[in-house]
Amino acid sequence: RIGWTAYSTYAEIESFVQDLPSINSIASVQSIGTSYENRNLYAVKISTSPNNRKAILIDANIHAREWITSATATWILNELVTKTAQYGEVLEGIDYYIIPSINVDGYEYSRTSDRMWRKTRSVNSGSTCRGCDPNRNFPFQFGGEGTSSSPCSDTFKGPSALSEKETKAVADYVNGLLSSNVNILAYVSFHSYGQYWLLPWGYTANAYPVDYSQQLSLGNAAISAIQAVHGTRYVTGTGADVLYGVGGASDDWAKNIGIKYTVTAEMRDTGRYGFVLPPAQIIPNAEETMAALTEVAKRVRSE
Ligand code: 0X9
Ligand code: ZN
Ligand code: ZN
Repeated sequence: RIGWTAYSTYAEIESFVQDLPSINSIASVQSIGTSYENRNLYAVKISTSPNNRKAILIDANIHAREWITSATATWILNELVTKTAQYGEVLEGIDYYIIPSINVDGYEYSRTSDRMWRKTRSVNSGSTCRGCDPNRNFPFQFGGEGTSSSPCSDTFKGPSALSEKETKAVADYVNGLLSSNVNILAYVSFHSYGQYWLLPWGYTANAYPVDYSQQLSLGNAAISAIQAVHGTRYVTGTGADVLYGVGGASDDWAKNIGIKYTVTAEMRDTGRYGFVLPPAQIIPNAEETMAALTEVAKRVRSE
């Protein structure tokens, strides 16, 4: 079992995920593909009703070195499964589809060989540099701002959109849910670090979806809820206004295919430890993220 006092290996995450349905039948595990190095990729559905309901989708660990994101996703899963009665605000009327770690090869490489590894681990033809940035590999604004065509760059977009098995697995899974009429109303992508709640659009500055005022009011509610838990201060705004423009990111891709609320949540901290966040911060980070998720759930429920 994972304890959230240390970061887990992917093998530990995998067995944690596989055990969830036996702990509580509100969890079901779905295989969504395999990674470049043939590890299994998973999504966990959490549902307290047999009816098809409003849904929230979460992805984590798109970037290898952002260990806090998969630790937070698994903590959230554990809470929902072991303390179901405590989380009525989160669970009532809503189904969750949670991908607890997607760039699993990169994550293991970051654990064992290069702590600052960001990308996937695929071989690039004609280069000795490995991997693509999965958050430049989605088919919306592919090759746009903030992307590189050089395989050695940390923001290499890849040879084509969804060239990576991991991004293809996410896109196929989400598209499959939508085409089977799962009503996904929010998509939250877990990243680190910086303490930002990033709204659409993220591909270029000064670009806002027509429903931006609703995105922003949810963003403000989410960061207030985060601050109320341990005093952690987040900043909200569009990904491109607050940070920088990024083409091919999962957040804008999700917004563009019609998911109403989309966010990239850049978790702790603001740079003291950066990606190397001490494990003592896993639980507090996860607690405040749960508070933000509760705000997303409230909003989705009222849609
Ligand atoms: O650059 C990224 O992919 C994200 N930051 S990170 O430090 N985790 O790598 C930010 C992406 C925000 N989304 C868009 N700008 N579309
Ligand atoms: Zn990231
Ligand atoms: Zn706490």
